[in-house]
Amino acid sequence: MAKGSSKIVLIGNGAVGSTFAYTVLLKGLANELVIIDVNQNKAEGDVLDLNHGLLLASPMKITAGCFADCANADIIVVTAGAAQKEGETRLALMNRNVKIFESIIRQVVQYNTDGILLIATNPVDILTQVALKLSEWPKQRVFGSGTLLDSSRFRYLVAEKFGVDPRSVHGMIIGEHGDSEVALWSSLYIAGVGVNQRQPGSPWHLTDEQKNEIYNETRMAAYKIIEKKGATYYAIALALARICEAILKDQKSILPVSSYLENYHGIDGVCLGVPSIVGRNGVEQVIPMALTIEEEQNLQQSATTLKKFLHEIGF
Ligand code: 6V0
Repeated sequence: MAKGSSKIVLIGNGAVGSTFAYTVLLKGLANELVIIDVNQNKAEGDVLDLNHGLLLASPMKITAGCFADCANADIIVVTAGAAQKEGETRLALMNRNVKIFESIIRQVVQYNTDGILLIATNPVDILTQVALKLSEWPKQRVFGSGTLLDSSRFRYLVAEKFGVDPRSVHGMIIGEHGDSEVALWSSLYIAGVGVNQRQPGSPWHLTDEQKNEIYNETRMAAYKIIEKKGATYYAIALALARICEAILKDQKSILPVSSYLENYHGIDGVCLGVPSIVGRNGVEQVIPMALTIEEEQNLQQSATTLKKFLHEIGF
């Protein structure tokens, strides 16, 4: 890729993928966007539709392509796969999506050797690890959207409770994107003060009941949205665009993306969402945290659960 230019290849143009493509256009994130999907007609239709808005957005080249177009891509975003069905856990999706990944990743690496693979397909932590193993790329360049979306949901819900801007709430969800994710109450800060340090009765205090409500609503958000409209796509598209922005602009942003952890709070050999510096080289550093014993145990439990599933599918 020529200096100063940027190319994103999107693999999977369903609800998430096409919303991500629209977000890339609105934000003018890249010079070039290539859309690949087994449903070639849908990809071509969306490309026409998006191109018809170019005059009204930022100039960029948008095409429907094939795997050979992965050559010179800075980022290959994978949202391809079977979507979560109503009532289906993310982990139940695993076997269906592993098969799709075996085909996709092998084709990507045939044409690209130095790009970044950004995975969104669920179960995202497991499929990130599958992609890492299949690609044989360095772990810095293969990572998943992790708990960025969950953290955004969490911060929104806390912000709603206090009537403030979610950007003024500092906190994170870590671990698995899904059922065993961990809310870090000990490092939830508003206006420089930890919410846990606020006195009961203070307007900035959260009771255990309120915390449980927020945690459960965060964790169950996808199920609720899927029940109502069949899929979730706006917020995840924004999360993917945010990660791409951090990479392409080398922002060194700290985002809870999912990457392969080694010697991290007692965790080894599994991909999980934890705060990481994201820049031009991908996940440039994974940052250790100040966790309570309970938070650390919950994170380790998340890792154990995922490892069990990985073992079952031979990864
Ligand atoms: P969708 O609307 O069914 O889109 C999937 C797309 O993948 C379809 O257009 C398929 O044609 C395409 N596809 C399937 N196989 C291939 C292949 N081999 N090559 C190319 N394209 C292929 O699903 P949706 O867009 O709603 O969701 C996509 C994935 O994102 C699912 O696994 C979701 O569970 C997951 N999500 C992940 C989130 C996260 O936080 N990481 C959030 C929301 C959804």
